[in-house]
Amino acid sequence: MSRTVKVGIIGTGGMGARHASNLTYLVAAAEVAAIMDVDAARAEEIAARCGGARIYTDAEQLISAPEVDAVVIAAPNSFHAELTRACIAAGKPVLCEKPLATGGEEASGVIGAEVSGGRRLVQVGFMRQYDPAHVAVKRVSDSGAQGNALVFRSVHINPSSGGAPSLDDVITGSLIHDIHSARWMMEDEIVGVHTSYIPFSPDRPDSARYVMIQLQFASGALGGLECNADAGYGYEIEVSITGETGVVHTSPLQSPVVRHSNASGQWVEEDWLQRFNTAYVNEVQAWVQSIQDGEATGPSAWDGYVSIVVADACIESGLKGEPAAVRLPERPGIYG
Ligand code: ISE
Repeated sequence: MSRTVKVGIIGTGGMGARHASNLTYLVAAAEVAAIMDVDAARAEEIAARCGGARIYTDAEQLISAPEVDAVVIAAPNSFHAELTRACIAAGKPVLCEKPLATGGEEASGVIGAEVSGGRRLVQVGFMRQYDPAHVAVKRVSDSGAQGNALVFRSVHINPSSGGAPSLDDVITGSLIHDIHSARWMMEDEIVGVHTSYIPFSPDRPDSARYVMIQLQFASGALGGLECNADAGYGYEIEVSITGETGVVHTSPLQSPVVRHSNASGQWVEEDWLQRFNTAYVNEVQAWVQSIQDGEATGPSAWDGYVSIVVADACIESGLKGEPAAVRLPERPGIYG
């Protein structure tokens, strides 16, 4: 497909609006042809920013619309699996924001639909795979310059939780990115997890202010994931891979160091839209290129499924206070 890819976007919250802007202004081979949101006024606002995309109030109608070649799903999480399956049924490439589904069984249904169709159509929105800092860390580790990879670490700092999120919310909403990064950067499967966490208050034992997860990989390597759900000062993501002879890690902050009036400091990003601004552009550029090439690339529905199975094991471990094993079925052939 060499012509312009006409994209329909479902959901115009923060992520949907960002994808609409990137696809309109920063991806030459794409245009936003359709916008759907239950809030018609918001849909109109975003459509106007995209140069007059057609408005839909029904997601299924957008998916089946003849003017839509491919779909971005940025709707609430509970709709992700159902809408992704509708795109598969329509034979249309789809970029679905994480998580792919609200649970392992629902995600498995997406896998089944895609395998039955015989080809990959789904990319999942694990945008850190397109973050230059993450890619650089993986490149150094993959080079073998520090020997075999022994330990993966990820620290995920959220500025505010907007309440007292549950352990489930923090793991499936936030740490699921770090779970995918662990699998992608180590090129290894997670076989065991052990979760500990600090609740916001004794009367909310299921809430999670700070989460720490130990990972065991199939190769014997180890991992450590941390999430501060309510840091209060800004947004930071740091990953590192320790090898036999060294360690490679991202800088916690991407902003320049400013020295002035005998002081030195750096701007701490406010949220993921700021920190991963470049990653989101790279993600949709790669997605559109894969559509033009006719071959889905990037994080697959299988990656989306496995991240949810691992997340469920992490939640079980945290609530039971004991390690949990991760059990996966055989990976279908279409996922390589
Ligand atoms: C949010 O939904 C995201 O996906 C961000 O990437 C993540 O850092 C944040 O913790 C989530 O709440």
